[in-house]
Amino acid sequence: MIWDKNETLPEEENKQLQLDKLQYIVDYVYKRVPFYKKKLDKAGLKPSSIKTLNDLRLIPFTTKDDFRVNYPFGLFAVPLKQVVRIHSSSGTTGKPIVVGYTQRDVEVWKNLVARFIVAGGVTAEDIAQVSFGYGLFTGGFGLHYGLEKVGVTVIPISSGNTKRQVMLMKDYGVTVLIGTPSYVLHIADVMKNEGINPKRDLKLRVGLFGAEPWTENMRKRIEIELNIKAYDNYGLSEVIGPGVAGECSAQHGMHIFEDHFIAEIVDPKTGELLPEGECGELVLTTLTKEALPVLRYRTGDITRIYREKCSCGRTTIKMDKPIGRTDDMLIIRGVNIFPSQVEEVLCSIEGVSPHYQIVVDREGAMDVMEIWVEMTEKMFFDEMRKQRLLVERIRDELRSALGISVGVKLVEPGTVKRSEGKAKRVIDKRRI
Ligand code: DLL
Repeated sequence: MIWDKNETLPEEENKQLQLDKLQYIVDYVYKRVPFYKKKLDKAGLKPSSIKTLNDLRLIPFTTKDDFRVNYPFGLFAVPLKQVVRIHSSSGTTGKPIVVGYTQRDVEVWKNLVARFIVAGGVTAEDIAQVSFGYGLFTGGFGLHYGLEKVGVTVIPISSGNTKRQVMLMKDYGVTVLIGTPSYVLHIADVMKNEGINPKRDLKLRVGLFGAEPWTENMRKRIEIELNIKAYDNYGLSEVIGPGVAGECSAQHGMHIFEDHFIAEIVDPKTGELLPEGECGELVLTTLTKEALPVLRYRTGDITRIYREKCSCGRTTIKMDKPIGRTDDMLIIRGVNIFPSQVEEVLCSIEGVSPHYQIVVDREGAMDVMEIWVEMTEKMFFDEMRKQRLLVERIRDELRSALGISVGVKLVEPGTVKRSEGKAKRVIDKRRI
């Protein structure tokens, strides 16, 4: 099912719609947000300077730092009286990012989340368990309201208390599971320990996962373990939360909801605009937000955007699964590495558990990287020779995928810390 006819607009019609909305929103922020007035004035721009979609590139970027400097409400375009909801995302350093929604923003948000919910084949017949945290994080409430909009029966269990998650899933006949892929893996492990076989004991059929990078091979693992179809969706607090883009039945790229967001890809180092199809940093402009519109926001996420005819009938531009964030990229002996590259290799080797930790350290002047891979229960009781062969195989495959040699250590089952939200894949001892 397609939730909104704007998802199927012909390209030209979509572009005209985007231009009309862009002109409106630039004028809107110019008049309402001193930060943007100053920024545009400094760049010698007036709202009337935006005559075509290409003129978007004249506008300077907005960054995470701009949120920090204007903490907490300095970027809001409406008085707090009109704000009905606040969310916030805790960065790793400094003050958290604070975001606000008007009544209309909340309505738009529900409908955007509804788009990817129905794109994954979920209907009012379904029962969904929301295992995202509820609270300042946008995941729990974002999905919750979207699911209700579609008419799905929602179980707002939030994250944590994993045995209970498994019990409810079984007892209530849950058909749709929602959470971060790393937490879902943990749920799958607990299920196994509880002697539950998803195929035999559960009604689960769809997973809507997101909020962190996960690879194609990880998807395959999760789909097999839980006997479901797993769909990816993408978003970030600064832009709206979940509901920026989501996968359809084709499971081949996420449709970006272009009538609400303009996506661009830029070179993360120079900020130079890259052509469609090239990999770089995603930059997003909101076209319809009232409380907190953003112009050309540097997301930090590395991906590709492209147009292709999709079997689902949607015409919107697509984005690949992000491979990671610019700030999560590791530079090891001069080579750029994203944790997702390690995951892709580990999840492709049969019998290797998907629980891993990347440990980076410095020995003398040299950066060293070690991958801790959890043994599966079966492997744990294997003879030493078999374990050694496996380590060698993982090391070889990592070397050919990453271009440098890294250490591999097998660790006991349960050693790698389980996440209930976003997984922390890297321990960088160079920064400690
Ligand atoms: O994670 C919003 C969200 C909630 C999206 C639930 C999807 C589902 P933040 O906490 O502000 O918001 O974190 C945003 O998470 O810039 C990406 O780096 C990462 N991220 C989100 N979705 C994906 C995804 C929410 N599908 C940051 N794949 C973003 C890879 C993702 N990374």
